[in-house]
Amino acid sequence: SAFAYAPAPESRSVVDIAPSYGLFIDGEFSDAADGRVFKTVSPSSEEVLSEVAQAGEADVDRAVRAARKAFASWSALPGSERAKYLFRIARIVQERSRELAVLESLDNGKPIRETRDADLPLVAAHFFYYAGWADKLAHAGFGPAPRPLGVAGQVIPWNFPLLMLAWKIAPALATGNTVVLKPAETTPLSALFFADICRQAGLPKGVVNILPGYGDAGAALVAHEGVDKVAFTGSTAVGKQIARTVAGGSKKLTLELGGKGANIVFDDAPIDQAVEGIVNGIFFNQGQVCCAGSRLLVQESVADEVLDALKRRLSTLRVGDPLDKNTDIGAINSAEQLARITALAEAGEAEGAERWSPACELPSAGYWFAPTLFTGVTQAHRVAREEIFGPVLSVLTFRTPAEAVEKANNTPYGLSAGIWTEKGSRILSVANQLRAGVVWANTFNKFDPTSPFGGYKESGFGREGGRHGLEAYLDV
Ligand code: TXE
Repeated sequence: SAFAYAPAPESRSVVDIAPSYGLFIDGEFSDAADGRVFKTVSPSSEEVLSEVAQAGEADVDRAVRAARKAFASWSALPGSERAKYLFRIARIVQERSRELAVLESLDNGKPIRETRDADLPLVAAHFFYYAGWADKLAHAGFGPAPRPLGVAGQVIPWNFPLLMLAWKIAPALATGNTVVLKPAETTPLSALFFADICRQAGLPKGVVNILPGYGDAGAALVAHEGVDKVAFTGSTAVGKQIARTVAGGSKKLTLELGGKGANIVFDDAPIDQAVEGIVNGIFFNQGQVCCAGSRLLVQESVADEVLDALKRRLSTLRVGDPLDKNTDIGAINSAEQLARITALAEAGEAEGAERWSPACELPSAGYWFAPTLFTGVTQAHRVAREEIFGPVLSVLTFRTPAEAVEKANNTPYGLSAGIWTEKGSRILSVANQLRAGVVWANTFNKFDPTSPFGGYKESGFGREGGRHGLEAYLDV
């Protein structure tokens, strides 16, 4: 028809990637003190995208000092002035979102449709939202004069590199803190691009410092005595290690860790809509999502119907080039992550669960994993208990709402859950019994800067987003 539209793959020429990048400290890009560098590769092709300076302890120290120095004048600015910078950053993110989306898809492996339609709009939305709070802190319910904490040391993962940066940096700056942020070692590029945006926005030197590097740099940042607040998103193991480092000192801490979310489908649910929600819940971002709906709990009476529909739907998913606008499932972020997913999937088979994937051809270079279902799963199976962080769904069944609640809560994690039912009363009664920081009803993976997000139990503590997200950066 006249309206037929066949989008071409987004071109990587949309964004200039320099052959090398420095650390961003005190408003300038520089080499690491010891001259170390590391390479960042595209997980969909294994092509080296750039060589990046690798922060060490001396660089952490220099960045924290720069942030400390900048804190005096930044925190003394009227909130309305800080807001102007945040609004400016938000607008530049919007203006440069095409470049950023391509860069993020290249460095992370996620489909451009998701980077363009989910990650980037949410990044801008977070800066707009927290810009709005900067001059209203006295009215946020924390008393008349809440004070910023000082220097925030922030360590983020690779699954939503720029969005996790926005979740961390926007509330910190709005409340008058300064920042040293370490992006993940496999996805440093969008954070460095963001450093350039800070310069473009005229943000005073030292207010934001970006230190690409490995876990050792993250550990040095967490331990640094000049850091007043630590915010971490990543694995539960590293989160616990950070909690031990911080214990006994005066630093404030928020942790956003792993999850094993349950998507609960009752027999009165609209099945087609639920199937879309299940697919979105576990295959969005290749399942590398802390709040993924990685367990499907389906009521026994509709289990066959739901599984048949789900398998049909999975057979239509397109796996491939992240820059192709038709791609549903991109590459796994790293060889290490692919190895973790592979090992857990093999454990699922070895323990007797039944494995199924649609026929699909995976590219030969890069890190790929076909969408996978496990049926015949019991609560004892590792695929039902451990976070896989990949495109793997474990299916369990239940008979009564009480059994659904028991199974959903039977995990050390408590980050997310989904409920699918036509009954409003059931949504409320089940949601109130779930130990999860977010419960979606008849939808999944919906995010909004106005909503607090965070975990129960081993999924961490503290909330990011919404008014609650301010609290983590204020002395009240
Ligand atoms: O996480 P790490 P990894 C889960 C998911 C995944 C597993 C391992 O299950 O399979 O964790 O992923 C920095 N002190 N999640 O190994 O190591 C590191 O450099 C301070 C869930 O990638 O926790 C990176 O910047 N920092 C999660 C960040 O921590 C340290 C998202 C995360 O890496 C450090 C990611 C240390 N000792 C993984 N060691 C979520 N909640 O969304 C490493 N880092």
